[in-house]
This record gives sequence, structure tokens and C-alpha cells, in this order.
Amino acid sequence: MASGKIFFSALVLFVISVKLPEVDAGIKFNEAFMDRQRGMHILTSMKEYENKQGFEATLGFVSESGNDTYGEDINPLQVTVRIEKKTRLRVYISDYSNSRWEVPHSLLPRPKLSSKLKHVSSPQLAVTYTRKPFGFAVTRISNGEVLFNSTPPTTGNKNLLFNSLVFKDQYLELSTQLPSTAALFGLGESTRPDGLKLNKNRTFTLWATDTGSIRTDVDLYGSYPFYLDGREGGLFHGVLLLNSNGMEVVYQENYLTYKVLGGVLDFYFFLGPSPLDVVDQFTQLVGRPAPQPYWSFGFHQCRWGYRNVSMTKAVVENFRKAKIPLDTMWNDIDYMDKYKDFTNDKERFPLEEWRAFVDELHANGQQYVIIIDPGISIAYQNYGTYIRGLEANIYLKKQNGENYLGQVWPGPVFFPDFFHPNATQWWINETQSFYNQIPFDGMWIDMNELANFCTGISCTWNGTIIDDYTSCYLQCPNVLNHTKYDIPTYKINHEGTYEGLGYRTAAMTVKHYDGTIEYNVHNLYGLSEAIATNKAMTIVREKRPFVLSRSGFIGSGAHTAHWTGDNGASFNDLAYSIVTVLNFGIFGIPMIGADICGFNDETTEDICNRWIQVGAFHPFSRAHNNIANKPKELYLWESVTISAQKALGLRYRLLPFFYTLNYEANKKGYPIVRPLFFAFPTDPNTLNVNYQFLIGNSILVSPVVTANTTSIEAYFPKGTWYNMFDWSKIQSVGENFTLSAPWDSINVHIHEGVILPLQESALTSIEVRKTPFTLVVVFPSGALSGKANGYVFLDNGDEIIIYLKVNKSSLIIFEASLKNGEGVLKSKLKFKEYALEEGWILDGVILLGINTTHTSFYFNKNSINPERKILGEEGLHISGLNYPLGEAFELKWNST
Ligand code: MIG
Repeated sequence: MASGKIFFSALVLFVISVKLPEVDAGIKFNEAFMDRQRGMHILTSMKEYENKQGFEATLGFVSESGNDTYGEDINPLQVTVRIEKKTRLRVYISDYSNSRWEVPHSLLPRPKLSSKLKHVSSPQLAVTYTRKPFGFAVTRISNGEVLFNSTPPTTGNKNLLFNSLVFKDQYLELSTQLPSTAALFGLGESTRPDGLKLNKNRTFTLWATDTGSIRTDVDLYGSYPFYLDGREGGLFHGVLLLNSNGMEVVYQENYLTYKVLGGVLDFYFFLGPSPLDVVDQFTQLVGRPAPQPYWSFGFHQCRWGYRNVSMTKAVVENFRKAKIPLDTMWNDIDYMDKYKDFTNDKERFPLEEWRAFVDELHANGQQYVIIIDPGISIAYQNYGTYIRGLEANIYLKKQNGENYLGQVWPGPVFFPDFFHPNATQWWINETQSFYNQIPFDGMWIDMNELANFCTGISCTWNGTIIDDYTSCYLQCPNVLNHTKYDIPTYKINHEGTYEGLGYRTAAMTVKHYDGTIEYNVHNLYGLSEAIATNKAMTIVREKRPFVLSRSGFIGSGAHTAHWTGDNGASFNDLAYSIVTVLNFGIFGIPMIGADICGFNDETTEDICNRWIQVGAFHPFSRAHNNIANKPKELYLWESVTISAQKALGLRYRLLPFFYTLNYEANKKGYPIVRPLFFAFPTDPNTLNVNYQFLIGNSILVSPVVTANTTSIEAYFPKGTWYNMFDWSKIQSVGENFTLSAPWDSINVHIHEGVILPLQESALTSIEVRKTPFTLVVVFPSGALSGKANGYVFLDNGDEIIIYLKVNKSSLIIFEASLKNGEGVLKSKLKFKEYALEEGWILDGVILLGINTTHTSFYFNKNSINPERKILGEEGLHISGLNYPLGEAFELKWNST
């Protein structure tokens, strides 16, 4: 295609010389791209930055006889292009004359356009542009590949809906050309039967919605306008459109089109080139994932319908009796008095009994999490939380200044506006006084889409409280709120499209603190509540906060964990949940899991059995259940109990590894569990693997995701892999294998080149922390030489910040090498004091991929004769080393 060439020469001009490219994309009026506007935006002036690492331009609008159904085209426009980092570029397009809505810096801090740009030496991406119509392209300098190109194609299908830039008050459109081989991932949140890679002819609607994740391909709880794009050869980049308005992203043929209801076009490009690099660069901008407390990597049990303390307590007892690990017990809205936040039902959750239960959990090394919803009941005049909210004046308002009335579980409610400067303090105070009564360890913030059982602005309440929560308390007029915000001319394909954007949420004209309307901030409610809740938990508990939020936005990972919402108890739901979990790693929210055994519908022994085998290896591992359904606790079936013991048994042994990945996530943004292509980006087969995943880069989980199945087809990237249950070996050139998967087992394999820290299993993570370590050292099968590496991060697991600091934490690096059958394993320590003080012991080493016969051992140069056990064909477990993990050691072995 001719324009590719033009772009490349233009790129050279732009990056290396001062002369501006004179490129006309050659698009004529009256072609297909005119269907949504009356003309085109053309470049009228431009000022290049002195250091040539960006420019500011204005665009004028040339009017023709097109279509202006969606409003007037804004004229002139301002374009700012900046290389912000070697691997990060920003392209910002907005109204030149008036400021427009943008994601507030208070929620998502980032460099301002007014800030002085630092010179970036040898940037790795470049921009070129066309004048008429205005379009831009982003290129990877190293290979000249065009990554993003908003210029309409001059050849090919003329019927494509590929407009040049469209910029109206309530309708913004921009497309990018993509090569047919591009592999795209991301753009959430929705449940994806297609699998991980985005399919063409799909529309992704980004609008925070309270509907079940059991429903596929519809807009769900949060908005994540970020995608990862893998190109031939295994180079990846990421694209973020930082915009909180409702939008659709349409993928058709070789084009991706954004159709956005407001705000600005604020694109960030992250150059990678590996998927991990992209997520690192992306989270550097939007916020590193919040470190999660150690205990949160243990197993969690929840259900809606644990009606009272004794029922809740019995479940904890039953876990103990069944010898299934349980770190954290949860209560849903059942504990509340009439669903009022920060209250307890005096009959079913009397304070004394409740508190004794939570104290007992703590005494047993377990934790407790409760749910909180945003809607504050207005039905009780003596309800303190409500009254103090009125006094602080922090509720969402109608245009006329009255508090906006909605309905959720408590009946009539007002909603706190977390943009209000007094709201966070009010929220902290409420959390604090409730915490003083019941010392919960984490807060689960649900319904923050913002969910509302009524639609509309002029609902009223006659003061009557009905005891049946399914009844409607509010009188909502049948007429919809016909503002241009509730029913914009362009209709994104969201849930309840007919009822408008305000369908089952606040009306779109509802005002936030600074006058901002719900229309603009809707997708940010969850993020704003998560920020306040994270703060509140940090203050009241004085330890590392655990927050679980249903709604979220780009940047939420810095404040909260997430779960995939109301799935169903089916094998499809199980399979799709794996895809969602992997997507959230890409979105910078690595602490993610799905309701194990399925939330909606009755589960089956088979489903629950297979689900715990998968869920045991997701970062956030919680079983949950809907109030309408029969109990689903793991111990209800003997088979599921056995599976849970096995799968969670391995997970608990892996806790030091999960926790080290938590540290890595916080420092670099890396997902805790990852798609296969994250570790094997140059293996194109990995792009199509949907239902297997990696923990870190080295542990491959290959679950059963279909009914009545005892053998599976699974893909193994190149190399040697060892089964972590029976130590059997798979040697792969990058191919599929048929694996047996009896009902009580899941395939978990570890890859060559890795050193993995394991501890002993126990029923709580606190107990695991006291056990000795075993290192698994994996060499390629049959090789006479090879290397393996790994590390472990250790701290007390509950400090507010996670840091590498003397006396507070230890980082232990392991290195092993094999030469002519002789091997050596060494440790190096950064800050040994903490590990020594904790008294951790290295007990054993599992060597995989070695000749297990005639092996002699030297530990710190002394000949030793450790206990030995042969594992599989090429594994040897030596134990009884009894050496402080906090001291450097050297283990040598040879087989001569
Ligand atoms: O309208 O609190 O997704 O996990 O159990 C339903 C009750 C409200 C939705 C959550 C679900 C939770 C349920 N909640």
C-alpha cells in the first residue's frame, strides 16, 4: 500500500529533520468516510517542539454536504503529540477553544499537558501525520512497522465505515488500520466466548453496568479502554484511550474504530516490545497494582445467604473438619440491619456473638471480610451514617440541587459522591466506627457501577418501607429522562439501550461535586469508591488494605482487587472466567478471580470439582454463591473435598511464589497469572490458547473446562515441563499433548530454567509461613548443561507498603547451573536480616532433569549425605538440609 511508504519517509523527516512532511492522504469528499460528518478536519497550523519530540497543531474543519446527525463538528481542534518516555507516546485531540471533560488527575495522576517535557534520548516510537484530512500514524522505529494509523485507507473496500477523525460534543470517532495478522487482546469488561484474542465483527461496549457476567458479549461492571496488539514476529505494543465516557470499540475487517460519547481523544501508546514490557509501561502511567496482603492469597469462602453468625461459623468449622484450607471468611449483605451500610442485624448478627466469632477467626490465624454497598438508606431518621452524610452534604444531586433518590437493597437511597471533598472523610469515619465494633480485615465494595433498581431522575418515595426487598419502593414515572445525556443521538449498544444510558443507574444529568454530570463520570464511580475505601482500610486497620471492587476503570488496580462478578454454575462460565482473569492481568488488576463453583444456578459435583481445580491457581481464590441457590461449599461432596485438598494443597505450597509475584506486580505491573504468550511471545501458537494459563512465567495450568472429561488436549510451549503432582515429564517442541485428567487431578507443570520456592501446605497461610522451604530446580531433560534461576521476596505480608528494606524484608536470589552433569545451586541475599530473624529454614531441594543415580552432594563445600527420594524419571528430592534460608549457601552435586 502506497501510504505505508509515504508514512515511513514522512517518519524519517519528522524524527530526524525539522522539515515537516507534506502529505495528503488523497481522500476525496463524498466517499464512505463522510457518513458521520459533514466534512473533514485538516491541519491548519503546527508548531514542532524544539527538541522535535512532539508538536502542537490546530485543525480546521472544511465543511461539505455530509451528515451531521450526531451534532456539529467542533472547529477548531487542538492536537498535542508528545513523546513522554522512550517507549511511551501521547496523542491528545480536543476542542481548541473550550475545555472538555477529562479523567480527573485526582483519580488518575499523570503528566499534565502543560508540564514541561523532558528530553527523551533515542525514543523508540515516532509519529507521522497527514494534513488533509488530518490523520496520524505511530511507528515502531526499530523496524518501521506502523502500529496505529488513523488515516482512512485509500484502497480496498469503499463501504467500510472508516471515517477520518470525527469530533462533536457527544460523538467522537477515530479508527486505526491494522494488518490482518494483528492479534488484539483486552478492551473490557465483558465475558468472552470467543476466547482471549479479539475476534473481528465484534463490538465491545464499555459502560459500567450491573448485570451478570453469566451473560456473554455485553457490557459488564467496568470500563477498560486498553488493548494489547501483537504483531508478526512477536513484538507487542499497547494502546490506551484514556476516556471515561461511554464508548464502543468496533473491530471489523482490518480496522478498529472507537465511537465515544464525550470527553477527549487522549491516546497513549506503549511500545513494549514484550507483553510484560507493555504492562510495565502501562501501569507506570496508570498506577502500579496495589500490593495485596499475604493472607489474601489463601482461600476465601463467601456466600449470599449466610443468614446469621452461627451459620457463618459452622462453615468455618466444616472447612476445618474437612481439612480444606481456609484463610478468609466473608459475609454478604445478610449481616446488615435492613441493608443499611455500617449496621448489623441485631437478631441474626448480634454484636457480641458476631465479635466473638471474628475474634476467634483472628485467634485461628484467619481473616474476615464484609460487603458494603454505595446506596445509603434514607428510610430511617435515626440512621447515623445517613444523617452524617446529609450533614457533610456528600450525596449525588439533581440539577435543582436536591439529593438524587435511587433504590437499591435498602429501598430508597442517596448515593455518596466520592468526588466531593468531604466524602472520603465521611467514608473513613463510618468505616472507623464500624470497625471499632467489628474488626473486619477487608472491604468488598459491590454495586458501584453505580447500580440502581430504578431508572430516571424524578422518582419519589411515599415514606413507606416494604419488608419484601424485591418490591419497588419508589414511584418512578414511566417517562424516561429525555435529556440529550440520557438519550444521546448516537446510541452505544449497552444494556437497556432503549431506556437510555441511565438504565438501572443514576440519571445522566445527576450532578457530582464540581457540577460534573453522571454522563461523564459514570464509568469512574467504582474507581472513586475504591480509592476512598483503600484509604479507609489503611487508616482503620493500620495494615495493608484489602479491597475487592466490582466496578472499576483503568487505574483501579492501584487500589483494589476485582472478581469477575455474577457468573453461572456451568462449564462455559468456568472456561470464560479464565479468559476474564487473564484480561484483568492485562488491565493492571492482577488480583483477580471468579466465583468458584459458579454464583448463579445450581452447581454440580463435576462443575464444582473442576472449578476448584482452576480457582485454586487464580490469584484471588474465592468460592461464592447466590442466595437463591442451594449450598455449594466444597466439603459438601467427598470428591470435591479431595480435589480441593490436592489443588489448594499445592497452592498453599506455592504461597511464597504467589507472594513474590505480588511483589513483582506491585513493582512492575506484571500479571500474577498470564496468558501463555506473555512468557512465549515469539511462539504464535500461544496466541490461540484460551483456557490454559501461566502462574508467573513458569507454571503452566491446564484445566478441564468441559463436563465428564478425563483427558484433555493441552498446548505446551517448547522445552521440558514437569508435572508438579507426579513429576512426570513432557518434552515439547511447541505442540499439543493429550493429557490424562482423572477427576481428582489438574495438570500443573513447571518449565525448565526455573527455581521455585515452595513451603509446606497447611490449613492457613499463617501456618504455611512457619514451615521450611524446598527449592525446585528445573533443568531441561537430558541436558548435560543448563541454567536455572529464581527468587523469593519475603516480608511480614501485611505492612502497608511493600518494600525491600533492611530488617523489613529479604530478597533471595537463586542461581543454578549444570555442566557435564555437575551441578551447582547458590543463593545470594539482599538484606538477609529479616529472613534470619524469622528463622526460615531451607529443608530440601528438588532437582529435575538430572541423572538421579550415583549422585554425591557437597553443601558449602562439605560432603553431605542427605535423605533422597527419586521423583519420576529425572527428579531427585534431597531433604534434611536444615540450613537458615537467610544465609547464602552453595550446593554442588555430581554423578560421577
Ligand atoms: O444485586 O450482595 O455481584 O456477589 O452476592 C446483587 C449480593 C448484589 C451482587 C454481587 C454478588 C453479591 C450480591 N450482589
